[in-house]
Amino acid sequence: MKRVTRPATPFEGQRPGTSGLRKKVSVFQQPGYLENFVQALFNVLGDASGKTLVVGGDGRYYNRVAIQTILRMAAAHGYARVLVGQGGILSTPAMSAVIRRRAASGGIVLSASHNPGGPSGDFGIKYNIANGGPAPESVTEAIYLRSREVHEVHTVDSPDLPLDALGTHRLLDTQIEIIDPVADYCAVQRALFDFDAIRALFARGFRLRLDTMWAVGGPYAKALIEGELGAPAGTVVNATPREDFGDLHPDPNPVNATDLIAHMAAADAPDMGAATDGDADRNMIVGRNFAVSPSDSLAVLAAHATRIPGYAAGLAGVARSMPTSTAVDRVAAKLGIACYETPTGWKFFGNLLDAGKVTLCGEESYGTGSNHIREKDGLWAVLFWLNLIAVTGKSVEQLVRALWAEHGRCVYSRHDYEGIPTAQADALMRDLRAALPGLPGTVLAGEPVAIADDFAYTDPTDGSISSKQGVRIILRSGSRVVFRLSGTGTEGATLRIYLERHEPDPSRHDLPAQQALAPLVALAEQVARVRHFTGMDTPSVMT
Ligand code: G16
Repeated sequence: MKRVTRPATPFEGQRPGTSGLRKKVSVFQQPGYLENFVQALFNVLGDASGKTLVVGGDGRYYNRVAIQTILRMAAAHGYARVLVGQGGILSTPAMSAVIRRRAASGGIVLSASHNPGGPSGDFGIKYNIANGGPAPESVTEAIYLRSREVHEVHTVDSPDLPLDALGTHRLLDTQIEIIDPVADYCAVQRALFDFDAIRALFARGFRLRLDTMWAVGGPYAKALIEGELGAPAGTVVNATPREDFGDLHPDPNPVNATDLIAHMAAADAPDMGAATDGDADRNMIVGRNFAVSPSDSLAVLAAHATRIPGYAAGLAGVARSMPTSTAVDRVAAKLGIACYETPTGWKFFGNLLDAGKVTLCGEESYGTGSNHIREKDGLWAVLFWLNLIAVTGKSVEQLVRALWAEHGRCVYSRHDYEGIPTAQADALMRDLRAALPGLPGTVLAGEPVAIADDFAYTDPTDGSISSKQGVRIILRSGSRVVFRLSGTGTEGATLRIYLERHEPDPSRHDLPAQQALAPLVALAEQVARVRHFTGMDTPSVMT
């Protein structure tokens, strides 16, 4: 086994997006593509001596190949130890837990999250820092800049390591430990929730259907829900991770988790349904024939957090991404705690959590989490809801309806226009931005525009500024439309239009969301000429 240095040629376009570098598998399979990015990362991180790195992924196609490449390069760069999840598996929240519990200097996550997998699907790589959370923009931008000037790659000439059995190996002076991918994660959850109460709930016959979508959440959910918490076998479905996620789209929303939605609409539906995504950081919660919007889920968790042992002392504050509905703001105001509004991307919550300013955070994109780790956490959200149901005796639907009764309903929807030509998407945003100064005071959807701007965020802990984070048109009543381009897609551009309207009148809480939001859809068309620029009459996905 020997250290080798190979000449390399930089690749264009290795700029991480909302959550790491995501591309088609075929792009990652180009000779030298992954090595180039990892070399840029190690160049940015600098001296690795004495440090521990964690490596793992969601098990999708190319996961194993990528891990072997990274292990060789980590050894060549002199890491003291590398911890690898058995079989190359670590869910994103488990990665965060392992980094924190084992005081690692960081970790490399191989995942394209909710994006489809398989040879014609997507792959991704993301670096998490020592707090367990996604690297901030300062780091991801530095990696991108270095990726453009990588002219040599340092690695080791060695055979593949066996990843499937626990054990310890050596590559040069680096100790490679294959660790149990589930243990650290479970220990973190045990310290937060009342497992006895949840066990008693299942013992009373409570029925859960948890769909882990043939993805990495399966082993974690089996161990906790069916193992420790005693739910009957078969509670966790689609639980064996597959490299192609069964050729399905592992994104837990009503459009992609159709099987779960159908089960929850049946006459003999379970009491609660839930789904997690490709890397198990997202979640969807469903009651009987009642899908919970992610924004409402965050608000319910915040409202009842003190009923959960891990949060009994109360919440320091809460945070949501800008496009997420204001339901949690209303709960925070009632609780007398701060509510922060950040750009889209979990990385923006890290500083707030580290500074102790917030305890819970969440996003409209089916992500919720807390200060227990520094990633969103799908199974954590399921456990939180189970614990709440166990101690309140209320159903999923009752908990959400109580939120609406107290604070009004934030009717919410996201319309996605996928795979549009990038130039067209950029033109739409450019025209929209140009129109903003003329909008305040004009009447749209029957109301004067109060604010029309491009969201910018100043991090309250380090003063860093992130601009152009989404165009907002906010009406006098607070109803709003937000436009931004996704940073996680791999084909063309995806336009996201987020629609929110507050409905205080309980007699109107059951109006279908799309009907209640129709005036805002018309507003979006009027100001942004969506049909013209996208060439589409309707969104590809509405959640
Ligand atoms: C990632 C980020 C989230 C973000 C979501 C959607 O989630 O971690 O913070 O909300 O993408 O981002 P965009 O609207 O730019 O596509 P995940 O689960 O894909 O890692």
